Amino acid sequence: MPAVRRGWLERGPGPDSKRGRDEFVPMAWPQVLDLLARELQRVKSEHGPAAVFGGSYGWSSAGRFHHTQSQVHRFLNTVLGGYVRSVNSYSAGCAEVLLPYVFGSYEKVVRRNVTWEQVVDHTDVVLAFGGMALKNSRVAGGGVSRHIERDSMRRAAERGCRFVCVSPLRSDLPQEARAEWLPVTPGTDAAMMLGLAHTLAAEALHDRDFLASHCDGWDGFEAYLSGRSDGVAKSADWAAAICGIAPDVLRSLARSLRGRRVLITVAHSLQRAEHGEQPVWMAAVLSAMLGQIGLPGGGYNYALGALAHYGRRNNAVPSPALPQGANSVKEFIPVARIADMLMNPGQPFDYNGQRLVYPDIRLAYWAGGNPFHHHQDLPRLARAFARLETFVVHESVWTATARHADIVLPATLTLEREDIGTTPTDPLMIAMHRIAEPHAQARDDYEIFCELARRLGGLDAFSEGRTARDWLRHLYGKTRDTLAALGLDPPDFETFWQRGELKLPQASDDGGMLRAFREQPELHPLQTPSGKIQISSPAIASFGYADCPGHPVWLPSTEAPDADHPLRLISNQPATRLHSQLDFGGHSQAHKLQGREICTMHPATAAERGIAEGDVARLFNARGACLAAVRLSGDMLPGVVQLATGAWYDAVDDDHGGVLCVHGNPNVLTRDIGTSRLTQGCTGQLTVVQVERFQGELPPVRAYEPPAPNN
Ligand SMILES: Nc1nc2c(c(=O)[nH]1)N[C@H]1C(S)=C(S)[C@@H](COP(=O)(O)OP(=O)(O)OC[C@H]3O[C@@H](n4cnc5c(=O)[nH]c(N)nc54)[C@H](O)[C@@H]3O)O[C@H]1N2
Ligand SMILES: Nc1nc2c(c(=O)[nH]1)N[C@H]1C(S)=C(S)[C@@H](COP(=O)(O)OP(=O)(O)OC[C@H]3O[C@@H](n4cnc5c(=O)[nH]c(N)nc54)[C@H](O)[C@@H]3O)O[C@H]1N2
Ligand SMILES: [Mo]
Repeated sequence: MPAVRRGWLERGPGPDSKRGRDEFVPMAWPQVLDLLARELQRVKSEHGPAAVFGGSYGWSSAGRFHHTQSQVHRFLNTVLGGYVRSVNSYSAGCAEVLLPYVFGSYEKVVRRNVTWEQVVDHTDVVLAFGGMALKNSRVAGGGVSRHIERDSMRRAAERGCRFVCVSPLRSDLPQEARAEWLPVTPGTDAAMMLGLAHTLAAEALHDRDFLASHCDGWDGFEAYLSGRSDGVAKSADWAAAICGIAPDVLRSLARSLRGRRVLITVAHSLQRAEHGEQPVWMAAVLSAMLGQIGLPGGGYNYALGALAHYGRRNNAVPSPALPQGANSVKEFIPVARIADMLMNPGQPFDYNGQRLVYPDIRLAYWAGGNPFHHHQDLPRLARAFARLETFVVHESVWTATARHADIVLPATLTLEREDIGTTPTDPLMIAMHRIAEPHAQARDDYEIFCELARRLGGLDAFSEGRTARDWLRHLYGKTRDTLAALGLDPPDFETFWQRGELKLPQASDDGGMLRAFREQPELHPLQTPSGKIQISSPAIASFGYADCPGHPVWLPSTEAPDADHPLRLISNQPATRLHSQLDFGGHSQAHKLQGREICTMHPATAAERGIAEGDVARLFNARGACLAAVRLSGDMLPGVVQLATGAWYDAVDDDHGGVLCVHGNPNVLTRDIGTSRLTQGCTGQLTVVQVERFQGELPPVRAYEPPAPNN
């Protein structure tokens, strides 16, 4: 049932370091809704809606109506008049800001570009930075009806397409791709790409016509590449010393690309790191030098394979979405700057050429996300949330985020509701029928918001008089109208609902913006200042950011491995769940050892530390520590430790005066800094650690026990 934190109930709203360790008091729905409505009213009248953070990042529900982010934003807009929002995502916070400078659009590069169909038919070489792991394309927001990645890679490889997996982990491309593996040192891809580019330019293997006709700013970049501007030639030898791939391997790879249909892909992971702009931009420059951008199966594709709805044809009709209403508050933050915002109200920060100021937040409203999963440096995040006056969370389960809240409202699961499932690149629209009745007292987020809206006098604005079923009919009606306007004869809602699915028409596989631009650059210019691909960007240069200058460069991380923390930690997406969701379920649990998340390392790295397969290890750095069970693998780079995200955060005070997550959440170790002043994205993918064998009695994992007592 709904629960209120004891300290908040007894002392009222206010900063409290007991958040996350306090007891909860159960409360009946009518009382808790009255209490929360009064609190929302108080914050609004005392401080205005700009004191409410509703950025509430997270993945939540697959359905389009109950999509929790849409619900919470619509509620705060229509009933409270607005909220401080967040922009961009944890997935691609850096690329979303950067790629518009380079190609004029992020969406069009990601959503409508080279498809898997084109790879099967046309590509000679796929150079995949960060790979395209099948574990990742099992997932798509909104779902997909058919998985095509494995089969596409198999068919392309059988035709003779060569796959090159540039990654610290060999498993980032599947066996079906028959890939060559180049184990790059994490965080150094930009240097490797520069080394390849240098060989191309030095040996005149680059496409100078394409650079002249379709690109802007080559000369400034070339001065850097050759070393004319800074005295350092970015040669294969120079690159090899940084990225760990031998110079002759780099040179022969570069030479082998000429005259082939080459597709360069960059995983999201490369830009979820400090200076993440550089590999994303540099890969685009490398593709431009090969002159392949816009050709079928060739050129540049950002994040192909990272999710199941990438690399596919687009639907010919838009997906239904709940309208968000208008937000009267202008203030926003780049999404991963949440802790900075809470700790530095009124302080200035840089973002995308602007100098902005962190707002003064009193109340945070979270629904459909788990910041104690997704954010970096979780001990710092806990200190940041301690500063709030009130923290409201809707959850289906007792996540660490719910435990840090003051008011916790139990929300239904997807399977306990009716919804419409669809994604803009999958032809099947699904009627998501209810599979089970809501558990205990759980309510739909929509119903909770309706009840609050009624108490705050905004029910009509929020609900427009519709039940959840009415909304589904309404949203379906929009798709139906569009289909009818195309001369098709879609079924009415009842028929759709009964059949369970509807096949939507799809657009042709036309290569999108980049193909049109390649074929007719004058007629279809890019939305960049030059109308062309920006090899250099005068706009970015004009901001004067040392951590992201006006063309791609090599910038080492400001956190290099050292004697205390000699290993690089990769915290990538988990193979056994979506982020932290259903971590308590059988599938995720079956892939733990001694109840801990599993980390992998090279046998040599383990042996140096007296660690054996199956041991529990302690991973630590200056920010914190966690326990994880060890698996050994020769298919990864020595000196690297891999620990996926998603083990529920289970913090205890450790003997060293810091925080220990006994379960294996890597975000107790990661750094909470932005990618750069330009993009301010999340840098969770990489950090540095030391690892030792854990000795002594294993502390129990309590993450799945509801907070005690009184619950
Ligand atoms: N170190 C490191 N950190 C990372 C990353 C990384 O690579 N490394 N990757 C980042 C990335 S790309 C992402 S996208 C984020 C993901 O971060 P999140 O999206 O926050 O992670 P989820 O575990 O999916 O959280 C969704 C939460 O919503 C709840 N939920 C589900 N359905 C409903 C519903 O209908 N209503 C309500 N109220 N709640 C619901 C679930 O119980 C769950 O707790 O993590 C980021 N964090
Ligand atoms: N099963 C599953 N699939 C998912 C998700 C999930 O939670 N579970 N989450 C989804 C979401 S929200 C997103 S945004 C995408 C994320 O997609 P990605 O960010 O691409 O996924 P990751 O698994 O974090 O990283 C991919 C691989 O990059 C490699 N890598 C890490 N650092 C470097 C580096 O510096 N250089 C190179 N060359 N390689 C590096 C790692 O070995 C890692 O396995 O995944 C989606 N797919
Ligand atoms: Mo993501």
